[in-house]
Amino acid sequence: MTKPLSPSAQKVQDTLKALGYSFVVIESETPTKTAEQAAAFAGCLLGQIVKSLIFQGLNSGKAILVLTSGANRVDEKRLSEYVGEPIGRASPELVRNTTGFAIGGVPPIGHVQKVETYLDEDLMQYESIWAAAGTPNSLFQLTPAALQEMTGAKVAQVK
Ligand code: 5CA
Repeated sequence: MTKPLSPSAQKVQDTLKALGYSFVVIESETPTKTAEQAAAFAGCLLGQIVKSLIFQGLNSGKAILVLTSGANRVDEKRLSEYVGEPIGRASPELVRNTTGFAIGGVPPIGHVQKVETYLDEDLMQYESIWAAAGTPNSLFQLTPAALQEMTGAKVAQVK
């Protein structure tokens, strides 16, 4: 028997299913809060981890989701050119209010609000990638094409 998922991870699993995907959420005994921990658990390259990062437009106040490779740092200046206004990091409160999840477990889907989303072009080179599934110890494996499709993200150079 497999252990039931925690409620936030189950929410992500349900969202995947509702969207028609068969990707499976798994929970780890050890934390996958950071991209490094997630890669160690998944047994993949750091670059194959999807970081779901929330930024904020500094003029509009709107939230922006950036799905970036675990190996990369987002270039805020470049991102602000795509967004059309200066941007900054979201506060933990904005992350929670926008996504419904806490930092360290923010998944790419299943958010309470629809958010403008950018997908790091570097993720597209991999056959498979891993994203957080709602908790600081859950992940699911998927393909870059599915990630783009399920989020409606614009593929962009964000690093
Ligand atoms: N589960 C892992 C691997 S998928 C994960 O969620 N990694 S993450 O990179 O997507 O989420 C952690 C990120 O949250 C950090 O990279 C950092 O950019 C952001 N973060 C951490 N602390 C804060 C904070 N106090 N305020 C805003 N953002 C934060």
